[in-house]
Amino acid sequence: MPPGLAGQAAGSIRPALTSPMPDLILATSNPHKVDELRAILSAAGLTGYRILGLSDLQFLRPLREPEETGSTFEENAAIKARAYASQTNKLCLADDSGLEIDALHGRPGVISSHYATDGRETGLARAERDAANNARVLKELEGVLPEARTARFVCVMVLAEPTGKVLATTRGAFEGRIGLPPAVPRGTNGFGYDPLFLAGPGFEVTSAELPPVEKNRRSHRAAAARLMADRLRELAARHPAG
Ligand code: ITT
Repeated sequence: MPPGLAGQAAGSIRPALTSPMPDLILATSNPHKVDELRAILSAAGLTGYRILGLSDLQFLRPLREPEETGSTFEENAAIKARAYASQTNKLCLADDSGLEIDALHGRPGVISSHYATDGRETGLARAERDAANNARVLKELEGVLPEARTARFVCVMVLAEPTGKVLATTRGAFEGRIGLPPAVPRGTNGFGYDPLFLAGPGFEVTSAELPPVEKNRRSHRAAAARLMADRLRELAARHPAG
């Protein structure tokens, strides 16, 4: 973590007018995601950037949220990274993630958060939306044997500069299988499809049963972020601040 940011709540950070380090904007307003990404990037040895979430910048001027119209995780992450990089005039890192199930030809994929409604926003609370998505997945997998229920959580991260140029794209995956009812849903940690997802390689516990620290270490997001930390370190070495 860059000096000066340790221990501060994400929302309390206010960018100084001058900083010895280049700013890196994380394209999320979710303070938990900002904290998690900061921790992962810092554990990966990335110290050359001052990392800020969107909520740290909103006081400058309201930012326009782009529509995620892509048909791949890569396209959607790039749409977000480019939109926020150009609006903030800073380097920006965005992610897009979801679940791919082989027996469903990669669905729910980019519409993972709203699978029950074919990708349409409904205004439902997250818990209700997650339950409806999970029910649809289990219904569509009825009759599919345990070994054929292979799946993975995928996370794609894209780094863009203010001109709109994409500087780096990384992808992380967390392999597993969708469990068979009534053994799933199971577990109270995490969110989304975690209660259905038997984490590989053992396929014994769901990712909702993994302690959060362990899930964060093994997750698709952590894998993509670690690869991105390598790319950011290379960039910082090539273009030192000041
Ligand atoms: P919103 O679209 O509601 O903002 P989000 O931004 O919080 O969702 P992501 O893009 O990270 O979530 O992931 C999109 C969906 O993919 C998410 O709503 C879940 O259904 C699923 N998903 C992604 N990562 C997951 C994980 O670690 N565990 C369980 N489900 C996950």
